[in-house]
Amino acid sequence: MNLPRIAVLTGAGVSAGSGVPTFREAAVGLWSQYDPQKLATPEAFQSDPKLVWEFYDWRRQIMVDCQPNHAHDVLAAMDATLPEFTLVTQNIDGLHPLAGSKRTLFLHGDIWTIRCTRCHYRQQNRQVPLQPLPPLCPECASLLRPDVVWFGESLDWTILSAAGEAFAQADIALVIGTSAVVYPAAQLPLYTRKHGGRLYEFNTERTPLSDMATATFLGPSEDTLPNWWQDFRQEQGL
Ligand code: BJW
Ligand code: ZN
Repeated sequence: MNLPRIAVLTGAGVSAGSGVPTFREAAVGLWSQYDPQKLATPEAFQSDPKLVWEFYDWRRQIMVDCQPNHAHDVLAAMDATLPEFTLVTQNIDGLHPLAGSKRTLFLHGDIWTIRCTRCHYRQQNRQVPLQPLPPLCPECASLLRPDVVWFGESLDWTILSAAGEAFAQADIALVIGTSAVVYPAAQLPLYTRKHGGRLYEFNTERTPLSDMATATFLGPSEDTLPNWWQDFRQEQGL
């Protein structure tokens, strides 16, 4: 059976149904006076590492007990079913691997990995709350930082080019729960369009990609994606 090649791009909205605040809504409550776009920068970390760490520690405390939702589960099922499938995520919350997704490219890193700003030290760390803040490297005493990609920092080239290739070769691109305003992630689905593939978007609202999409399914992706997957399986005789 010749199944279509599928590439998926996910953003924070796919985890909203799991209780993880989206990036643009991350600064609420005590953090409402801050702009997350300004905190997620190397400049903010350089000028106030404790403040930036407090922001990440607070988000880790929210994320630590969150569980995958139906959209994560469907993506893990696609991974297990389709021979040619790539999941590209901008999310740092770790919910895709927790749901069982295997072929995943992490564009913006992982909030549960901490690395040294000076040496090669790196560790998996799920301690919440994290103490002390800011944490220091046990090997060289320099500042540790979350292993995420901030604005103005380069994405890992190997990961980005594998993602680009997956979207360029895909027959179908699924874009789920992203505002599609952060580059270079936002341009990936356009490679599928350029090569004649279909683009389906799943979001609670329209985005800059909507006009280029074959169809936009408006609504929570934890509802709309399982419906799409059911129809797809029926069409393909799966
Ligand atoms: C639901 C839902 C439900 C809700 N179901 N949906 C080209 C043009 C212009 C600018 C640039 C460019 N190239 C590079 C730039 C600069 C910059 C950039 O893009 N800036 C723009 C803001 C203009 N990019 C970079 O700096 C990147 N680096 C780079 O390109 O290096 C080379 C370079 C450097 C400098 C200049 C030029 C080139 C790095 C980007 C790194 C982004 N990192 C972050 C932080 C990670 C750590 C953390 O989380 O703290 O990644 S920023 C943030 O945005 C985070 C996210 O992964 C990313 C995307 O956000 P996402 O996932 O889309 O979330 P939201 O909140 O925006 O949207 C949620 C969506 O869900 C909404 O649409 C809702 O409607 C929807 N939703 N509930 C379905 N239930
Ligand atoms: Zn170190």
